[in-house]
Amino acid sequence: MKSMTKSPLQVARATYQPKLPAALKGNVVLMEGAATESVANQADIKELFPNTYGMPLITFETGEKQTYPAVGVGVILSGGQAPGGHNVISGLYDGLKALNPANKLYGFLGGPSGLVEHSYIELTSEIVDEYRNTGGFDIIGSGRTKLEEDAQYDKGEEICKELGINAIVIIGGDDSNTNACVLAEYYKQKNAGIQVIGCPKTIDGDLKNEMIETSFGFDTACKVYSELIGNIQRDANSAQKYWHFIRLMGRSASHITLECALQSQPNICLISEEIEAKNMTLKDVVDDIVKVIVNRANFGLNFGTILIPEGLIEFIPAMKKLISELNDLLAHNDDFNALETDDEKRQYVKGMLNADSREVYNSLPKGIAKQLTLDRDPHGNVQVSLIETEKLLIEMVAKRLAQLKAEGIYKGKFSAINHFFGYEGRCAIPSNFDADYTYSLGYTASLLISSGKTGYMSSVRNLTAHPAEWIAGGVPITMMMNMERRHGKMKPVIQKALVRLDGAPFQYFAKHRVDWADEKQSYVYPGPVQYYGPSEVCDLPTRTLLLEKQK
Ligand code: FBP
Repeated sequence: MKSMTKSPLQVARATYQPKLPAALKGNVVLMEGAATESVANQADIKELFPNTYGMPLITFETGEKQTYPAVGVGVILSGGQAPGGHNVISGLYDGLKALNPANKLYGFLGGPSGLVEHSYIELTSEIVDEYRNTGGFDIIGSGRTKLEEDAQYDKGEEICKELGINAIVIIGGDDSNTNACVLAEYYKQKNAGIQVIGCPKTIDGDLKNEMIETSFGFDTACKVYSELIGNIQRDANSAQKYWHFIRLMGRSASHITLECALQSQPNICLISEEIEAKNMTLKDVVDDIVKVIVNRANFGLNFGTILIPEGLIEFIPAMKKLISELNDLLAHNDDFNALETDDEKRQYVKGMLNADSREVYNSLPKGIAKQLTLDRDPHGNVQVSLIETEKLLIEMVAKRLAQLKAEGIYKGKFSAINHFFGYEGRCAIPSNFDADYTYSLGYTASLLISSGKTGYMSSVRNLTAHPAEWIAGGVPITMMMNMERRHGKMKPVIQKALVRLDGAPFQYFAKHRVDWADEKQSYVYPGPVQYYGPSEVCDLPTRTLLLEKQK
């Protein structure tokens, strides 16, 4: 294998030894806890998962030496990149080799499609060593193919039989882990002899619950974005002439935006979950922003920062209704697709919408209205992440400020710059926290496999303590499930965690945001992720996690 040219930091990171929970370091025994129930819809989930429902929680503790028969394992990276994916694989590899040197690890290429299309490589120490503590998913690549049909599962079984694979590890978000659970049930029910284990991945931070304290990648991605926001704030404070509108990735949930606000203390931060709970209109959101801008201008502060979650637009009730109407109206609509000019399309849409939605549609700047009708995914749904909400808000705020200026109420100067941070953080070199956490998750997965478990998610808890005190084990995936409507049908899915308005992170933010809005010196400049130096600088988990654990 051709080795890559490396930066000095990459060379140093290659030798970093991730910290493991003390219980995983020597001989390990599996301890079973109480039987579990799903978070909701227990009877439905039990019926759909008769073989994997109700299994006990598992922890690994120090114990007697055990011998484990050799196993073959296949690993899949699923969905969007998140810092630490490579360390899940290196932890899994090291764990498997420590348990039995004859164990083999295969990587399915390009995401779940690799399993179905029989595209794989054997992961050797030469390959794994090249990727230790690095960002990205490029060791085997990732993809968004959904595993949801029996024919796909059967193709997967074929290649597992051919390669002697007894277990598959799926590293993914809530949807991928839901699929992992269905796959585990399917193989168990037909006695295929293939276990399935999940690992909680996503920068979005929305795969978390009582037993999964955070998904990996959230820590590093938020630290990278917070560094960038801090740099922008220092620039804003120096030049004192721009308002920066910064949209942050995170799909539906606002966890990333909230965490970045806690780290950098911007003047304004929108939280989608709050906007929905207060039933706010787009105009209300704009008015709130304008209030802060006018107030700061009264003190001569014609600059500031505002954080906007990627999914905002879907949480504004009237916009949600408009988007849903547009989805129904435009999905596979040949009449609409046959229209040639933007104007014809606009008129067509206006003619078809109901009165309320038409009014909202008419109030949108032309560019945004066009994005709502043009950018659709293969299912015919509008791709909300492609809607440039930050530009929409700038345009609407500027318009309102111009009115207030004409009325003599606003005397400031408004000049705005837009930013979108997402891809900048997804493949960053994992922070020490993510490097340690992911390695431990992978190592734990090897123990779950060697203990014959299936339908479990690898779980490492007590994450605000030193890694030596982390608790490693497994959580039945069925425990995280409930029934939700998807594409018109009720489906069993892992419950997505949105920002809780009664949770400590939001409460802290709500208590301080008024000060952050008005004060000149409220900004915090977090600086870049630190890999070497004092532990209180290098090993800190997110503020979200610390507040949730009340540290
Ligand atoms: P996952 O849910 O798969 O972890 O992906 C997260 C994410 O980064 C979202 O924040 C973002 O909306 C989306 O992926 C972007 O998708 P793509 O990688 O297809 O551009």
